[in-house]
Amino acid sequence: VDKYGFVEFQNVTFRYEGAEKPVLTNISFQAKPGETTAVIGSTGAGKSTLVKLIPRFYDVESGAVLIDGVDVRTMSQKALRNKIGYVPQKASLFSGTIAENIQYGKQTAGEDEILKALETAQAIDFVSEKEDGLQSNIDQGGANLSGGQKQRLAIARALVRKPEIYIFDDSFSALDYKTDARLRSALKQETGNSTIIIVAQRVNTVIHADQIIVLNEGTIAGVGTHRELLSENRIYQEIVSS
Ligand code: DUT
Repeated sequence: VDKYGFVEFQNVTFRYEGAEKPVLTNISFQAKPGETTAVIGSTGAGKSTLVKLIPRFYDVESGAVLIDGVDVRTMSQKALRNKIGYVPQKASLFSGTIAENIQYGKQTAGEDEILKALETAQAIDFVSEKEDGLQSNIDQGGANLSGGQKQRLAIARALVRKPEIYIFDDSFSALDYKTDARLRSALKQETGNSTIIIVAQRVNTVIHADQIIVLNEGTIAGVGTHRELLSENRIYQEIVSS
């Protein structure tokens, strides 16, 4: 089987405009199709910034971000959007039905696809409990939903697109542990050969990742599995015990 969505950072340094020093320095790693790569680190470490370089919300100062060997700076916004399902820290839901909000990911998604995405995103229960189901209205910004419900709808919106690369920027933070675990296990089953990149604050979310990147003050402090990092990485040990 051909696998697409191989992400590679080569010596990436990035600085916000006008900032004195870079927020990311010399970042190199690979995220492979069919695998989950997790990025963990304390607040302000640069995790969100790092994943935002993939869809080119910002461009690197030096080094390169590649997808399947191609520098993202040579790819069109449309091509990037087709390849990447990016779920932001704060879901941006609009005033409209649940179905419309999910179809924002893919205009042509039919009811079956929407329901399947909601199921994988562990959102089917709270949606079916609503009197109007998929046709229930969401207030602007999702004001009539809980934080965890909003996150799950944003995840479903990415799922209907079946992208090669999923980026979950702290998208599980408002979920309870059980839902978080169920969702990750469903994702693994349903996303097949896609590349999954998860930014997380808590160890529980990253524990089963194929690879965990420990980010500390804009540099990589370690890469490995939970078990490997636990036995040898001081910063990871601190995160685990905090
Ligand atoms: N930063 C900016 N401008 C921005 C966004 C962030 O200067 O538009 C700074 C804040 C911080 C650093 O970049 O010092 C890294 O921020 P980022 O949000 O990438 O860190 P994080 O690891 O994702 O933090 P958190 O877990 O709190 O979301």
